[in-house]
Amino acid sequence: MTDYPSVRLDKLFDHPTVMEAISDQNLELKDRLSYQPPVCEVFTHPCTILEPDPQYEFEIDKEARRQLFNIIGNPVQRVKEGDPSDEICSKNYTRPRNIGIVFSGGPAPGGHNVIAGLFDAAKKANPETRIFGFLTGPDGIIEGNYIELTAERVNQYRNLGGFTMIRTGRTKIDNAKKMALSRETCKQLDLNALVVVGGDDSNTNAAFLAQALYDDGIQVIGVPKTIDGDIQVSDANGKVLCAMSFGFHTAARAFSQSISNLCTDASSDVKYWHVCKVMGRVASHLALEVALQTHANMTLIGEDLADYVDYDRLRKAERDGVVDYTAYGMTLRHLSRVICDAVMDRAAVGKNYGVLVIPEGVLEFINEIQVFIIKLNTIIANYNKMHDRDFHTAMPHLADKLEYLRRLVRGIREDISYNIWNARDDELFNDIPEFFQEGLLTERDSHGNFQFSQVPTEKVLLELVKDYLGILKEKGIYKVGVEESLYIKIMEQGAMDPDRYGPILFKNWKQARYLMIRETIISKKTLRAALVKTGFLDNEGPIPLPILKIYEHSVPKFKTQTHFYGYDGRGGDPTRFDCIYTYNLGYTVFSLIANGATGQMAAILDLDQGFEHWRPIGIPIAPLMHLEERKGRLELVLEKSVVDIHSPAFLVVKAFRDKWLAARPGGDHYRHPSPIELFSIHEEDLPLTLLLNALGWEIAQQERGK
Ligand code: FBP
Repeated sequence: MTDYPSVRLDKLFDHPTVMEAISDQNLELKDRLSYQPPVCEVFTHPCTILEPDPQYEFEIDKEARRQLFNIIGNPVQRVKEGDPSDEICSKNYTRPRNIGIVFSGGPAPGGHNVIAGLFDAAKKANPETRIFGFLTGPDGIIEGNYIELTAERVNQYRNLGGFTMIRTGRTKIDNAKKMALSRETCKQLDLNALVVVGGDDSNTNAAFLAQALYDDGIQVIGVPKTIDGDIQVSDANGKVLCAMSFGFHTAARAFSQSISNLCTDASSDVKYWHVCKVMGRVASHLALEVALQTHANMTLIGEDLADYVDYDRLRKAERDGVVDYTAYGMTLRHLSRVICDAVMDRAAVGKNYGVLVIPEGVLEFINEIQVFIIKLNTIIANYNKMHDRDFHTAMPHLADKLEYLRRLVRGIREDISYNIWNARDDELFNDIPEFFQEGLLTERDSHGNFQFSQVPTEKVLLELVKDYLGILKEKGIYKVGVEESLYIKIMEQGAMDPDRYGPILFKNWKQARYLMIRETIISKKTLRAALVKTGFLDNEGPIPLPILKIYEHSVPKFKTQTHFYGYDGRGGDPTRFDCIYTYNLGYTVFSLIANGATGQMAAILDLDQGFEHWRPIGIPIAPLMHLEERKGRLELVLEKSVVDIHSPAFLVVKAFRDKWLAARPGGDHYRHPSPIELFSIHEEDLPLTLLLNALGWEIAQQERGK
């Protein structure tokens, strides 16, 4: 042990080195706080105007037309340079305003810069303009809980992650009372505009607020936030309007960084399969980006599984003259088999380790689970409609909930859900592990979404995988391949002839670099039997040590480590891309407000191009809405964008899947993304998904031009 000299504590604690070492502000933080993101050229002018762009078309849902009549006719608007000598234009732009802003939903890196961009643009136009931040999400609007944002406060959070400045919440302004209270707050504050920074559900809320506050002259502008990357907007002809929500890039980079470290660890101690669940409530965009960034051995993409067709089943059904709907989409059991195949194939070439990436929402794409979720949503919603207490308060324990479901099967007629849950559902449901039943019965969030982050998806899958691998091991199919050179070395060290024993021990002797022990040899007992049968051992003698060693080498152990990547990446400091993107979104928001827009979402065109090509726009929210099942009811919501299995990004992952699985002799193909650094330029400065998808358009256009 080091013998430290005794020091005077006051001298130690007051020492500048100590003060600096333990300061809340390290150098990186100071650099971040002082970084000034560039603004798009249009924002360098004294004022801006909006110009409708008629090239974009939408297929409008008639329910959206009915419910959102004040804002349904909004066009896509481009932010353009205004003429400061035009008095009306410049006066409008620079008049003092009161603007409220709220964060809604899960945090996403870059949110603070939306506020900073809005703040800077608004104060530049008129220093008298006041910006109010509603605290802890939409509750802050409903309850009138807000603070005025000062330069000092905004400066504290520039380029930093999280939503700490005003915090966030998931409350939905979804009834007349909450709407009336919100209107009251906006009026009390004499707000000209309210800005909702949120995901698909929060932008849905923004549209309804815009509709409701229209006659009060209060504008409502949305901002596309979510690490999930599921706000990607195109018009009816596929023209991209918003390629990516903010926060996605940072979260994906953070997850990729950690997962790539696991790849290194896995291939170093060669004994674990690391199973990484990554966030993304439903869509698998984050998992797809992680696959591109890390080349992990296996990445499940929910949308791809849903697209699966079991052609054997279809052929059989055709022969039998029936329709087999279960042939479409993958079952949970089938998915576990697919994972087992990957594990076995790698083991066969001596790689009894790997990294598996599972999107948080994968179960959403498994037919049988989706049916459960929809049925249970409806049952819970029906119960809540009929009773004073809500389902989860009335039945806090799993046993009570299961009993309730059982009573439905028995047909207690006064319950309106009696025809939703049948004996077959109950039987299947009782077949699944308790923790999963509990997960499927968890409370839905305020928007009626199933809370996938609360369900141990990876555990569900792993239990099935482990069970099946156990069976395959018993059958002698799942084994670790023994490299021929290792076999020869061990045999020769034990003064035994490898050529004599090779054909007895291995089913592919002299045929491959990795040798597979025969399927009939699944234990020391069966190993002995094989040696005795071929006359290489008498019944009583011990199994020669080298052979025992090789046998043991071939016995697979499926050891796993599970990880959940979500909240950590969600709270990370934004990448340079997200810093600049969000700061310009803030400026865009101000231009939309200053030019009288409402029911619009701020966005930037051509994000995949260099910054100098970015073009700020306003996207009408109402035409993007459609009907979706929520809490057992059809509701008008902003359509979520899931991974398109025809997109170039997915096609690339699909094409390289086999290579990255690396179930062949030789090394793995892991890729190490660079760390998130604000001041360095790397190829990952843009989400790879975005890059590849944009390239797809470019190549197609070139082809057409030929
Ligand atoms: P948003 O859609 O609000 O951006 O939230 C996304 C998300 O991070 C999902 O990836 C995740 O499923 C969910 O939030 C977790 O929610 P909670 O913060 O309520 O646990």
